[in-house]
Amino acid sequence: MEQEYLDLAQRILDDGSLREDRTGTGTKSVFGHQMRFDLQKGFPLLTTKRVYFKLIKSELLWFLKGDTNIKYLLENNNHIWDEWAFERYVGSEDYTGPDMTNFGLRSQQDEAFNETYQKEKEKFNLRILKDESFSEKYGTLGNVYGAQWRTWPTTDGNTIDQIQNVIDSIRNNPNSRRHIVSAWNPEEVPHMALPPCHTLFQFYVQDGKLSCQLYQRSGDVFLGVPFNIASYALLTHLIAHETGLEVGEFVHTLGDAHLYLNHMDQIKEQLSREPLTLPTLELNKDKKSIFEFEMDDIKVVGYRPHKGIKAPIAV
Ligand code: UFP
Repeated sequence: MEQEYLDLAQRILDDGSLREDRTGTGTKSVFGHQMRFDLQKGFPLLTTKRVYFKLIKSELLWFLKGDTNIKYLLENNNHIWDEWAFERYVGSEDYTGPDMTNFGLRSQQDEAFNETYQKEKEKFNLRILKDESFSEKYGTLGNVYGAQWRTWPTTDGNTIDQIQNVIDSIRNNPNSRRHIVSAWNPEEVPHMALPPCHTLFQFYVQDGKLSCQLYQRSGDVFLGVPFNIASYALLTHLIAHETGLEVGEFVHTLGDAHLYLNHMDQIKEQLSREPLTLPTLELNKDKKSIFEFEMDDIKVVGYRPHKGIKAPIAV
């Protein structure tokens, strides 16, 4: 199964076009790729490098709660979304510290600046955790996945719970071809710092098994995609748990699938490693609703990967 991912990385190395990109890093990229993961054969958490499942778990539970405040993530030691909240804060009138303009790129290029940046971010995170009114003001990311999934705004001023709706439709009308959750809101996209990468997903029920297909418009194949695979595999398990189905396949369709030019050595190192046995996933059977799931209700068993490979993230 893992081979599906390794083949994508190899395809980009062999056939990818060099492309300028928004972050100024530069990529090699292909357009249009599909991977299939049979979830009956193990949980697709890559073994050719360590992938931190805890981060995937807390992020997905955060989405499912409809939460858009990074406080929950920080409480779980998850820093995936920090920068987006930090960016809003340092651009506001309340911020009076050193200049943080373009901190993403500068922190990678300038070690002295990086130290200042890390200190400021650490202060920011502590305040989010300790100061309620501060976290209400600056911890919220607005219209990110949690909001799109659970409280999609309608023109008449109400909201739509797409996750509850899709659970109901899977239960009541399994053969439907409309089990869709969309995160792409064209009205909001122009105002968003990071328009949704996981744009839309669809479920499919056959022979008592639940499959899921994701359309991801843009994928950082070294850093982002291994997370995205595990996250949607976990989501499929959770929705199957809730609807009383077995798991089927996770089908991962990508638009712009790219390797950043500063990830080339890392991906080559990864491609030189042998895939190992995949772990399995265990969910707490006593919890009936996935909205009640907490961190300890989800466990990956038998995960013995090769060691992690570090790489800079393009912001
Ligand atoms: N990215 C992922 N997966 C994600 C996520 C982001 O690969 O879940 F949120 C990467 C893709 C791209 C960058 O490299 O982040 C987003 O930039 P852009 O909006 O320009 O596509």
